[in-house]
Amino acid sequence: MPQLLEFRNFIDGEFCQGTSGKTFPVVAPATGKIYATAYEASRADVDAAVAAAKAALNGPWGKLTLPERTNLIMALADEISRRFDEFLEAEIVDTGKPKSLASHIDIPRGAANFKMFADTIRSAAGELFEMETPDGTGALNYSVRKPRGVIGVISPWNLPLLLMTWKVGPALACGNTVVVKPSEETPATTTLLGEVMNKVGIPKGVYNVVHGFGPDSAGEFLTQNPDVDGITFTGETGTGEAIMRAGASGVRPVSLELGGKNPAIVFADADLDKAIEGTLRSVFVNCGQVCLGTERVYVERPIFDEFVARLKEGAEKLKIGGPLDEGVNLGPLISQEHRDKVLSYYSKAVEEGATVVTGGGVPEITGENEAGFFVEPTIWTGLTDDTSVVREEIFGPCCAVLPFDDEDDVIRRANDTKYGLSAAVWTENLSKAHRVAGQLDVGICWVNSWFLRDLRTAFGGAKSSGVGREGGVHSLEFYTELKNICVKL
Ligand code: NAD
Ligand code: 6OD
Repeated sequence: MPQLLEFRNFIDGEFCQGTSGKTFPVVAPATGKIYATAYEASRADVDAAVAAAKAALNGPWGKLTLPERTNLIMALADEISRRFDEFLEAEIVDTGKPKSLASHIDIPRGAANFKMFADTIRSAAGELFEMETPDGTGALNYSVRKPRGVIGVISPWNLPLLLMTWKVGPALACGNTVVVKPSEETPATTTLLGEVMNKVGIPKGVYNVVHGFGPDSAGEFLTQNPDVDGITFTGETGTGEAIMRAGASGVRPVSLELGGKNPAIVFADADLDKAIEGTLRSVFVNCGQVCLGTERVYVERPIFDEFVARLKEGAEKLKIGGPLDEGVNLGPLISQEHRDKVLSYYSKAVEEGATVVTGGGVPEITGENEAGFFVEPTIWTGLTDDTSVVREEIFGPCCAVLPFDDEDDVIRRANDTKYGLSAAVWTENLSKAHRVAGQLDVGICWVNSWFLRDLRTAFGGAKSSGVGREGGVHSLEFYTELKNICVKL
């Protein structure tokens, strides 16, 4: 049996086993086999990481000038790019996602997140208000941005490096220090980033990593530590609620990027080739494990049958397999547990009256990936809006396709959910595109596209899909504290 890799905690610039005496197995989703062991952090370890982060704020890190700090952050990005293949290998073993996907999205974005936020903070402007006073001398008000302090970063497993650096990038660029708790399913790239921090000379204590789970483990220990000045979280809405409650103690701000049940609306005047290609991506990429992914597809009745037939054709062309297999574009789900959840919805769909257009089961895979957590890409029709499959987030490679006849009615149906993360609208009619996009209750709406990301734009969810916006200057709202200085002249 090959030797297992080990993922240690990274505290105050040192990799360490920690003090809990506990480890947990890390499974490769494509093979279903344990490939690594992670050292679970105890409360004392988490507290030590927070103490190191707090000390670093007042140490060399806090004394760097903005150019010195942002140069270091640029160097981080360059070092990730230099070690691209190591990050790629770590991410694809940990997640099982196809190499083609991780090499185009996850790893380049891991580096870009540092570059972009270094650029943002370099050019961030303050505000100045001249004020009149009764004595005629006047006053000047100007704003100064200060780092918020120690930021607790809690990240999910679906895009581990991308979503973690999406938070660590702006946090460090703004001068904060961080303690990161990666998902227990995917600790690899967050750990590897510790090596990069040391290599480029980020002072010790600025970036810390603690491994473990949520409740009664590293995640909860982190949110409960009163020296954590703000918590940024990406994950499920239910977990977000728990984290918001933890943040209430000490009145600490939270930034929450949560779940979704995202609609696509395809009008009869859409460019069908583009709508099919975009919907195939938005439903199936990363095996449907993208928070922005489409799970409800509303199609205008005149093109409904053709759309369903072409979507089915596209889904059936997807090649399922391990991350390194030639031509593969559909990997496994993240875990056995998540597969059980997704398959439970495959059963529920049938119980709720769905017609299974394609998929609905587990594919037969042979060879080294035969015990991987694969499911078939699945499309349903015939479901009504009140079914659990149409209402609840599944987070798998599946969608319900539903016909519609009326613009106002489809907007109402698209908005009839507790979530409000993203939507996609497909139409060649410009007025209709603006009109519909403007009425959807979501944080991000794409027109004739999906997951087209400009990192300067506001990113986040409406309703139960999140609190706050990150991205570009919007990240400064969370990662800095704005102070007004009023000078009487
Ligand atoms: P999750 O909520 O189960 O876990 C996310 C992280 O929170 C993990 O690191 C976990 O260990 C930790 N955690 C769990 N309970 C905790 C607690 N009580 N206190 C502190 N930490 C705790 O989410 P997941 O299964 O890893 O990710 C999938 C979910 O994330 C989906 O719902 C998806 O929609 C959502 N997501 C949202 C976005 C977004 O930007 N809105 C992006 C990616 C994923
Ligand atoms: O692109 C991003 O910045 C981002 N936060 C993507 C989130 C994807 C969710 O799974």
